[in-house]
Amino acid sequence: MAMLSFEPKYRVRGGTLVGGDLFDFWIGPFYVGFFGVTTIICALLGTLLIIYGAAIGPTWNIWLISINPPNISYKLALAPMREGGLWQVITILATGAFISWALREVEICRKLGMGYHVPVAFGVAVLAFVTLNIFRPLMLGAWGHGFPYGIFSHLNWVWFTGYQYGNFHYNPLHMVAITFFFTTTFALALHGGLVLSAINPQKGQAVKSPEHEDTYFRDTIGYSIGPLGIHRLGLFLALSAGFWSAACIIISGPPIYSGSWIEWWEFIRETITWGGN
Ligand code: UQ1
Repeated sequence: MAMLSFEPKYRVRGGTLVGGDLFDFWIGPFYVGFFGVTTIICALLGTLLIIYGAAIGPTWNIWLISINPPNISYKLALAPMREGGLWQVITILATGAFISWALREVEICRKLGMGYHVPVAFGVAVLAFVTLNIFRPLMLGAWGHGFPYGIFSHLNWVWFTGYQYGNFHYNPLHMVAITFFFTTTFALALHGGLVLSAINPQKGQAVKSPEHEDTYFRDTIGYSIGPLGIHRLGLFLALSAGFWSAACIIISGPPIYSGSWIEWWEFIRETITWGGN
């Protein structure tokens, strides 16, 4: 296993959250840690159960394999394995694997004396999953509201759930989330383009400095957010996309809103009067 020259320098002891020195070691390039062990256990068990679910299911067609949540009639009870119980166990294991991975990231941050930005960012992605398959089903009173684990089946779930609310593109928080997704790609395109333009000069020319980057944007739009600022902006935009995605699905369904998002905008006509009545 190749070892980069600087690796030994950063293989420092400590920073663990649990287990002390017990799992404080590396396998090849990978830090293990207590949460590396729990990640592997949850991910392996979950994957094996998905394969088992496929084996007792009707197809091996990769597009059609689906591990489905229980019927709505099971409400929040545990279901038999073949009737959604498998989905329930896999959901618990997936959540366990995601949270373990985030905590392993935290231990690595602590080891290196770094900020927690990466685990916080990953935590927002985990929040999206937990919102869809745990928080929202709990709010609606049935695990059957979670999405199925399958390629086509989860697409059908998105289609079905969207049209249950008329047209999901009229959900105001969905609009906010999409705007953040688009702005994130816009910012990354600007940033990637700017950095490459500065450090990949024509043959024989010198690499340009961050001052060139600042000057480029000041010349173009009169403002530069700066080489540190663009990364703060990028993190904010990306996390906002994830956060408002979770928010837009949480407000879709009782106890918050069960109608059509198209009609929701009628509140403007009903509440705002332009003089007169
Ligand atoms: C920017 O101002 C900047 O600072 C020099 C960067 O750093 C390398 C960038 O990547 C980008 C894209 C900008 C421009 C961004 C805004 C919001 C004006």
